[in-house]
Amino acid sequence: MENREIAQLLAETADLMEIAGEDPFRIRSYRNGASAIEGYPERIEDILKDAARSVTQIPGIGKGLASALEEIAQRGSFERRDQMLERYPPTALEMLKIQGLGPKSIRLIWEHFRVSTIDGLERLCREQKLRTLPRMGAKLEEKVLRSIAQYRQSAGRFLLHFAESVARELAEYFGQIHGVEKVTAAGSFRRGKETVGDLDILITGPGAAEALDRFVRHPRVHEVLGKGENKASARMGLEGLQVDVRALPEESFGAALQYFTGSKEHNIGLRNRALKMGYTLSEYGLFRLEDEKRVAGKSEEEIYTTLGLEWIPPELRENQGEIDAAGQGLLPCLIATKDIRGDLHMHTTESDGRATLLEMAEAARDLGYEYIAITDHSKALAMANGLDETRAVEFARQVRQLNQDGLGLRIFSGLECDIRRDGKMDLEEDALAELDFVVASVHGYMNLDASEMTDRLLAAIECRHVKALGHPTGRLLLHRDGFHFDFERVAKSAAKRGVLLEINASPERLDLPPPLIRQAQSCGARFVISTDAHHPKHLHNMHFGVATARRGWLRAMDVINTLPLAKFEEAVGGTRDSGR
Ligand code: DGT
Ligand code: CA
Ligand code: CA
Ligand code: ZN
Repeated sequence: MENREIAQLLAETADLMEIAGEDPFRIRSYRNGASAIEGYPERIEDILKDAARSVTQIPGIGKGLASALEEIAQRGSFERRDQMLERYPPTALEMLKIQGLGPKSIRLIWEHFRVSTIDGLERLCREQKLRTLPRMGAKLEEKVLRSIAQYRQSAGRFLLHFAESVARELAEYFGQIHGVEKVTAAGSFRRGKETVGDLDILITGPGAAEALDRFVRHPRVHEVLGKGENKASARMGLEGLQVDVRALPEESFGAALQYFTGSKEHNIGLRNRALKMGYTLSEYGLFRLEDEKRVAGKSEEEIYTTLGLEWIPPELRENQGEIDAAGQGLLPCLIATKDIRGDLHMHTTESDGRATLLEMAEAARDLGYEYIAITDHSKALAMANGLDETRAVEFARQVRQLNQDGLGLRIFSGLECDIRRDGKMDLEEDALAELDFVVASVHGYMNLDASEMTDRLLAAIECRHVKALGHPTGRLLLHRDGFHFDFERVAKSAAKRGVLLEINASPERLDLPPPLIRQAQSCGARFVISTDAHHPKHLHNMHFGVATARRGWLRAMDVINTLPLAKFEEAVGGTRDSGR
């Protein structure tokens, strides 16, 4: 079992314990264990097998958890989890994903109605029975119904970064098979879409058929959906992500890659263009209509070129004007991850981050960055131990001090300042004036009506110390839509005031969404791509933000943190002297 899966077993047991109302201390120990295991660089299974070592050496794993881990390795579950599953069926966990329902409510619903499924919950709301329970009412029923509808829409999709971890695992697995040449992930994954429905993997080489056989015998494949000569489909892991693997001949690899990368809409557009030019395009190649001769197929470039087009980067293949642009040689030169020179949104143990200022700075330096901004939370986020004015100014002093220690990158003092309900900044202007890079973000009162939310964001942009608007729509992928506001007005105002729009690279946000990025760019807005890291490993999420920016047609010049340090300072202006 992979660490990720072990972590999931622990986390879901913690959730069930919470529904059962058990001791918060024990619940927390499972949660801590889950996150320790998920982030652990070595496989837990390997450590368990090694008699000379003990998992209790991993921070966050005590004796109790260690014996649970032993059990998991032996039989895929552990006693505590089995007990919990006897009391509450696993469908109760699904209910936790419905907004507005916490563990206590779920327990109450189970105790009163013996309902533990989403369908059952929906019925309770429709029959107006939920409101008969203490502290629940008609408003909650409405909210739950809305949330169920949204949950259904997103169910069965997976975050891009999860798909990436599976794609990597499989690339390594197939790469070890003799005679396998190319292993390439296509589909929405290759297009960098924020969520994927399934993973499409293409394999070439004399070992490709063997790879299909091995795929369906992969230790984490739980359900084989189909296996033929050229294709196998299966669900992997506890999460049940579907993976389609195809074995392809080398001479049509480009055509297949093009076809299976999609999107469907892009492919339709491209096929129509081919027909008008006297060709037919399929997953086997580009053929002349008159004599069925294959004229292209080995590479994608060959296909696009023969159709009179520049090669179109996968992120643009959504039939949103990219085919015409490619025909006129007008595709933007898209930003790439290597263009990024700094990361301007991250947290430390000063608020809710899990690493110290120094650890974060060193990790960023090791990534080769020229500069970063440390942006811990402000006091409105009391749960995150947000900073008040005094702490913010004092911490800024520590940050600037660090610049004198010769770390090899420039550290800007910053803050992720909460935007209050009325649009005012959470901290006084005097304190904000002491900081180099203030990101303003909404974290509460997200259900305001559109005009109120628009005014709130416009007011935030008016604050002269604000450099960027953090995760501007507030969406959480597969979980919560962005809030309602007049995006165009906000984007225009940000452009005018020189406030950057953040593209938050955190895999569960990827906020701004690509269509809004494109809209804002046409309004003249500029952008910053930031990881919002709460741990050094999150700094590696930058490429998800870059993929999102590419899907929004951005070039390096649209994104401020592609600038070299001196130019960056000039561009954001008014940064305080570092004391160097
Ligand atoms: P997903 O998996 O829902 O995130 O989205 P995709 O784009 O990966 O879709 P998927 O896995 O169904 O198919 C992969 C690509 O294969 C798709 O983008 C285009 C191509 N494709 C699959 N089925 C069809 C089809 O029936 N018609 C056309 N034109 N293309 C198809
Ligand atoms: Ca797919
Ligand atoms: Ca597929
Ligand atoms: Zn935030």
